[in-house]
Order: sequence, then C-alpha cells, then structure tokens
Amino acid sequence: MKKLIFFFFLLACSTLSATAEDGYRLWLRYDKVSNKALYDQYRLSIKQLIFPGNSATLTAAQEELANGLKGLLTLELTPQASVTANGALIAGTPASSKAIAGMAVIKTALKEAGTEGYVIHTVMVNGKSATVIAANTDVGVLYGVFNFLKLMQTEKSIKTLAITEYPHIQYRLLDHWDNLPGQRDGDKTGTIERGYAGRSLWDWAKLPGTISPRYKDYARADASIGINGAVLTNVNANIQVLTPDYIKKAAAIADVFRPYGVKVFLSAKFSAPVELGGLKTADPLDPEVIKWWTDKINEIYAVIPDFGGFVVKANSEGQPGPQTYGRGHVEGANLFADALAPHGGIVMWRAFVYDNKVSEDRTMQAYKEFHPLDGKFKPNVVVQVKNGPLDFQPREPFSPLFGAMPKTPEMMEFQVTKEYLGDAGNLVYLAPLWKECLDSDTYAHGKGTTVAKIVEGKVEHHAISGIAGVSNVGDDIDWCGSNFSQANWYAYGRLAWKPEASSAAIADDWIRMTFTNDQSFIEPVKKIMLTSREAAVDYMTPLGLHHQMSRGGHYGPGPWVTGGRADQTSVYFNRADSIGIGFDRTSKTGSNSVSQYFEPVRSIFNNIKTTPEEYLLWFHHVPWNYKMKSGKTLWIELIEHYNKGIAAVKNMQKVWDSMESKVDPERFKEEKHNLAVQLDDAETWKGSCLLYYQTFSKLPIPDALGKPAHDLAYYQKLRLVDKRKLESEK
Ligand code: BDP
Repeated sequence: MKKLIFFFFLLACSTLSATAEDGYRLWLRYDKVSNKALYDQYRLSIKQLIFPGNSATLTAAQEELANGLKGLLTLELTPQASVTANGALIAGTPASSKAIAGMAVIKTALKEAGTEGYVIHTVMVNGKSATVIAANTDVGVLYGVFNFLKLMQTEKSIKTLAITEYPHIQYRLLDHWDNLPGQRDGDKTGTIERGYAGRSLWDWAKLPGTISPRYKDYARADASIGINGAVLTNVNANIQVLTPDYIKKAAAIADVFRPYGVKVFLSAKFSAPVELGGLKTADPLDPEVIKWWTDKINEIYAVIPDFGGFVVKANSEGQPGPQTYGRGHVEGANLFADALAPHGGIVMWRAFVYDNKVSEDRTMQAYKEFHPLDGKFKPNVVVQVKNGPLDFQPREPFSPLFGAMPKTPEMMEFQVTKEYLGDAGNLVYLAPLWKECLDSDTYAHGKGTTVAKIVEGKVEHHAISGIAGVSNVGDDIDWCGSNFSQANWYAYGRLAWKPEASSAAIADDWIRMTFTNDQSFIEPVKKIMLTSREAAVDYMTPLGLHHQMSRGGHYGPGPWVTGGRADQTSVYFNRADSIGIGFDRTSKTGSNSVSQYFEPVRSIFNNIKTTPEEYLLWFHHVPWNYKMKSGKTLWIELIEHYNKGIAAVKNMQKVWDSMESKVDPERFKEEKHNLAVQLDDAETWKGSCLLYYQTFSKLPIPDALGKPAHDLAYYQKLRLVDKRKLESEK
C-alpha cells in the first residue's frame, strides 16, 4: 500500500512539474517569496491598496499588480479610497489619483520622469507610511508597477524607496523577421527568418477573429522591460501585409498591445505601388506613387490610429528601392516620411545596404552610401544602423556610421536572435556584446562620444532616438527556443531602456526572476553567462576573424565557403594565404575602411601594433608567425583561442551539472542537453577552422594543444545544423 501511495505521489509530481516548467512564464513567474523575513517585510509594507483609474493601461497595471501580489505574497487587496493605516500602496498619475495630485514631493520628482518614466517613493501620508508608484502617464505607471514587482521578485528591500527611472531612448523596438503564411512554404503560419523558436506568433490566418492569448502575454513581457514597439513583419517585406485584410489583422494585434504601450509597426516593400497598386513605377518622385503611399498610410491610420510607422530595407540583398528607379535613399525615405508625418509616424530607413556589384570591401558600403546624405532627410526619418559594419558577427568593431551623420537620428539595430551565435540552443548571453558596442568611443564629437550617446540622441540634439532588436521570439512554448535565450530578450529590453545598465546587474535580475534567489545558484550561473559571449568568439571567430559560418544557415563552421556572391563567402573575409590570415583594411595596403572612423580610432586601427588584438584580423592581414603581445606566434594563439572557447563550454557544463539540485528537472535536463551540443559544436569549430587554415599556414598543431578528432575532409562533409530546430532558410 505504501508503495502504491508513493507511486501516485511520484506520478503527481512528474505531471505537475511537466506542465509547470515549460518556460512559458518567462521572468514574470510571481512565485511566492521564499525568504521568510522579506516576505514578512513585504506584507507589512503593503497592507492597503489605493489605485484608482479605469483606462485600459491603468487596468492592465492594476491586473498585473494584483497577479503579482497574489503570487508573490499570497495577498489579495480590495482597493480603497484613502490612506487609513501604515503600509498603503498608492499608484497612479496626478490625473488619475487625487492622493498623488496632492503630493508636492512626488510632483517635483515626476519632473525628471518624463512621459514614460516613473517614481517609486516611500512617503508619509497623514502620519502613515506609504509607498507611491507615480508617473506622468498611464504607461509610466505600468512600468513602475513592473519594477515594483521586480523588487520583490529579486528579493530587494522595499522599506525605504526613492527610485526615479525613465527611458534613455525613445523608440525601443523589437523587429520581428516574421514571414506571412505562404511567403516561404505555403503553410498556414509564417516562418521566421533567422528564427529558432518555432513559427510566427502572429496567427494571420485566424486574425482578426481569433485573438491568441499569447499576444497579451507577449505585450506584458515587452512592457515589463520597457519595449514600446514591435515591427510585426520581416524586413524582407511582403506586399500582402498592406492589403485591407491584413491591415485589419494588424489592427487587431495593435488593439491587444495598446494597453501595454506597445505600438505596431510594419515593414514596407518599396515596389508595393507596382506590385499591389498596379502602377507602372514605384519612383518616389512620381505623383501617383506619392498619392498611392499617402492613401495607403491614411488607410492604415484609419484603423490603427497610433500606428508607429515603417521599417524599410531598400536596395539591399535584392530588395527593391529608390535606386531601382534612378533615385537615392533620401528621395525614398522622404516619400514615406512626408506621408507619415501628419500622423506622427516615423520611417526607419535601414543602412544595411550593399551593392549588387561585389565591392572591394563590403563593410564600407553603408558608410559610403549614407555619410554623404547627412542633413538631407526629413525630421521623422531615422537611419537604422547595425551595431557593426558587417552583419551581427560574434565580434565586430562598432559601425563607423555612428556619429558620422550628426544631423540625422541614428537608430541602433542589434540582433537578439542568434543567427551567427549558435541559434537558440547555445548558451550565449548577448548583453556583453551589445555593451561593448554601446560603450565604444566614436570620438565623433571629442572623447567620450560613445555609441550609446549618439543613439540616445543627446549629444547631437535629435528629437527622435531609437533602438531595434531583431527578435528571437516564436510560437515555441518557451517563446525563445531555450531558457537561456530568454535572457537575451530580457537584456535587450533593459539595455534599450538604459544603455548604461550593466550586463552583470541585468543577468542578476534575470536569474533571480527566472530561476531562483539562491545565491549559490546565482553567482556561478551569472559567471558563465557573462563569459559565454567571449567563449563563442573564441571557438568560432577569435582575434577579429568574421563570417566563417556555413553558407545559408550560418550555424556551424564553413571557413572554406567560396563560390556564389563573393562578399557573402568565408574566404572573402578570412583572406587566408601562405603568408597569413585576416582582411587588410589599413590605409596603405588595404581597403582603407579605417578611414571611416574618427581620430584617434582611425590611427589605432590602422596600426597593427595599436589595434586591440580582439580586432586584429578584422583590420590586418597578419603573418602566421607574427609575434603576438604574449610573445607567441599568431598560429599558436589562434589554436589557444579555440581551446579556450572549448574549455569555457566545458566549464559551463561543470557549473550546470553542479546545479542539478537547485533547478527543476525539466530546465536542468534541457540545458544539460544544450550544453552537450554546444561542446560538440565548439570542437567542430576548432577542427574545421584550424585544419582549413593549416592548409595555408602549413604549421603543425602541437600535440599538447590537442589535435582535432577528425581530418579536414570529415569536417567539410559534416554540415552542422541546429540539432533542435528546423531553421527557415532564406
Ligand atoms: C542578415 C540575414 C538576412 C537578413 C539580413 C538583413 O542573414 O537573413 O535579411 O541580414 O538584415 O543578417 O536584412
């Protein structure tokens, strides 16, 4: 009998946990606070709720707060009209809450908070202690509520609070590279370009009639980290999204997002007037074309009154654009800008362009085309620039365009999905990659003009500032394809809100909210997250190497890739030969891309001795026997970097294995599996790259540094694909 009961007990546990830990709840878990002392403190600080208001956004904030308090503190409060006891929680704006309108100190504090910021202050009201969450707008209150809940989720004291927070960037967007159904393979839900977490969340076939509950949960997740816009569709755009039917579908999504402060944007295909409108041309100066876009934009605003605007990929990788009609980026972007301006919309014109003719150095193209256009764009045009001059590599120097268009707002484009960093499965925490770029000094307006400052628009006094992250969200139950990939969605939002935040602090919050507040879990896991990006650089493309991935999927190694369009191949970028390896971009003997940077960056990169070694092979063609700072040769250091990357993954495995008792079995097993794949990948990267480069260097791999397990022919045949997800190839 005892045995039978035990069996049923086990059965109950396993079914419970199987549904409980599927990753759906992201960082918004709201499990009961486990620290007894803090739980008691929280209960003492929150005894009464005063939260009037019935706008959609305040209702969303009230609902979130109620859910949070119920979960974290097993507390359900009926809102009251005025403070009667110690421990009141008062939330709202001066317009929604009489209590807040009457607090001089809060109104003063709110001056700093701006339109989307908030304050959380401990105050005395009629001799009673109270916590106030206040903002100038409803959405600010929602952000404040999320932060207040975060304090408890991460087990911080809430006894004496004096927090003022506001976003440092105005447009904080996620760009979904989601295709429409049938755009790629005839299926009902769209695939996602470079998406590794299933298919598109937007169930276009069922919209607008059926609204998936996931749209709201998606918007909640975005709002919890301050994301305030979503481009629903792929930059490789489909004209169909501009048809009346699809506009209605997009409007239904916008209705769900609106209470959470998330605006809807779309991608626009430049040739739509021809393909959809039946016009003879899409020439941006043609009056009929102007009328077509103006009408289309008015049609969108009629059903989505707060539509954010368009992102446009023009004259890049085969997409049509103004150059197709003998015009330039300025005419193209301004066409949209004029039609969007009366509605307050913006156009994000991408600078990710490269010629149909293969150029001497693809990384120079964006600067060459856009730098001369500074000052010519309409005020609601934002030029959207990828973080590096190439394409979301594990490491690139910052794009020289940042700061090079002082009269034009420049928007950052990061990639949250890990196209070049091992898809959803590999553990690579991207905040350090983004911080490295944001913290880089452009010297555009003297020392200290970091990329972050350019993007924030303050040094150049722009009216608009923006940042976009290419989303890693799909319809997988865990949203991002793995638990640790959720950290990148989270970190992106936090950095978009405040680029000055630290990778470590963000990781700390995320681990606490997603896993546990147990310090013996947090510290080691945080450490492996923080070192994971450098590990990926080491085992994929160390010392400034770039674009050595396999063709198309970009998942595994393919340093030998050649043929087809030269500037999309690995050999174009590694330039390996009998002398050495690396792309010479110096002024005298190379492409002179260094000239696109401001001094002293230009001279630093131009000189092999002063170039930081992590960018060495980005800027220089370096002899195999070149003496590195360590005194070792380049060849030996290359080998050591691959080894370091592999060792780092082994360490991640060791740390994770030691966490088994601190994490639920589902998430433990998933990550254990993912790390085993990652180690295998790292070793494959080492074998593939070193054996291929060795055909040029003719130098041995010393036994002590570990010979690859197979020969080059083996690696060349082995095409690594993500073992967990089927990627939608271009
Ligand atoms: C590259 C991707 C490609 C995108 C392109 C872009 O490989 O799928 O369409 O960028 O940003 O990273 O337009």
